[in-house]
Amino acid sequence: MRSLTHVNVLESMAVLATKIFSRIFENMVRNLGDFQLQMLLGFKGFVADWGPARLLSVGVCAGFCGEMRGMCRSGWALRLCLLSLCAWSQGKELNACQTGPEVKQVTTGEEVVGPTIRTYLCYRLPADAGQGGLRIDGRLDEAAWSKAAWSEEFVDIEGEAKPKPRYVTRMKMLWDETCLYIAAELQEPHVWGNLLVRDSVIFHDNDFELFLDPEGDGVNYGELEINALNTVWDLRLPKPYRDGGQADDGWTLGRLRTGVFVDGTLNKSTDTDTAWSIEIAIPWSDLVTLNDPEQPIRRAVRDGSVLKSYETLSEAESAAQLGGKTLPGGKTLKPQDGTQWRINFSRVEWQHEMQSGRYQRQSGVPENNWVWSPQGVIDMHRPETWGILKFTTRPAGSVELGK
Ligand SMILES: [Ca+2]
Ligand SMILES: [Ca+2]
Ligand SMILES: [Ca+2]
Ligand SMILES: [Ca+2]
Repeated sequence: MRSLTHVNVLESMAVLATKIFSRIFENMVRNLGDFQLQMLLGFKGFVADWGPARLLSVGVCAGFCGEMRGMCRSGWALRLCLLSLCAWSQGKELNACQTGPEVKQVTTGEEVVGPTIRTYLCYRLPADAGQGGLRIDGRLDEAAWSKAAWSEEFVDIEGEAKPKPRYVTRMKMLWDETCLYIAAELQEPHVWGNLLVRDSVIFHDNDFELFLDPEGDGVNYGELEINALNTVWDLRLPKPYRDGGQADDGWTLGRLRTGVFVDGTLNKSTDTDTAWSIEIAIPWSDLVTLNDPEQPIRRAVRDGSVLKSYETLSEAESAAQLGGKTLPGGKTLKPQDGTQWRINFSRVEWQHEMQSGRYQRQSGVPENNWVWSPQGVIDMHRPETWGILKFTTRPAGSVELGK
């Protein structure tokens, strides 16, 4: 039996490996030409279902063969090897985050009632979910998920008076000592994505988004966007854009785990897909940094949609954005029975066109925004109209789900 220390060391090593490989991969992708990028996209889609052993074997073999044939001078064998490691490190199999630092309990958030504001009652992950809990691979086939209720189907961001979305979207949530777990299912006949670098403008692909304000105070909230390639953009907003807020793109959920499963084929337009599904595990310990005024704001510098670097705001500029907003009562965000947070989910869906065999969003055609709790206007950055996430310590399955 592994000791807790042993688990923690392995966990830290896995998280470190993830960060290193992701950084190498992102730098690599930024310098690629269009043809090379397509090759990598194809390869990543091809290996998406492979386990780490198979990926590593292929990577090592490729590196060895490349060495033998002198291919390393072109860098291709090295890239293949690194891509294998990266695909593995992006959370297909990684089970970090099983434990977390001890944190005090705080209940915050005010109940807000309104005719269009939805509520989701989030049950605990059942104790019999197994040692590994949920496997964050995008497949929602664990018994625990079947015990959690689906949300309402998403509606147009402006409200139910607008046309019903073309495709069904819904989500469900669970929680435990360490993480908030989110599952989403997006019906989709054409699953596609192009962006591979974290903190790129992910909604320029079709995406799934979540917005989270633990205190319900409308400031220092987080946003997470994810595409079908399992690329994320995590950012925090000191205040909404309408109030002069500046996005902190450099904000990172360091122990975030995400997984995407494609029920169909990725970036292949000659067939009709069924859906893509997502699993997300957000550790409570990472969310604390939403309220950290010491962490300066870092804005993304991009080439088109793709992240190139970050620029750090001056101390004075950061302080003006973040000043004075720290979580009252201690540095913890782990909920307890009855805690309520504000949360909303959005899906951006583009009309697409094919260019040189590659999916692109159709220029000049606005995107659809389909959301869980309708906003009333085309603006997700209005935390006062988000839904309510209500936590209960009762385990999922303790109450029979309605039809
Ligand atoms: Ca799973
Ligand atoms: Ca807040
Ligand atoms: Ca980020
Ligand atoms: Ca397809």
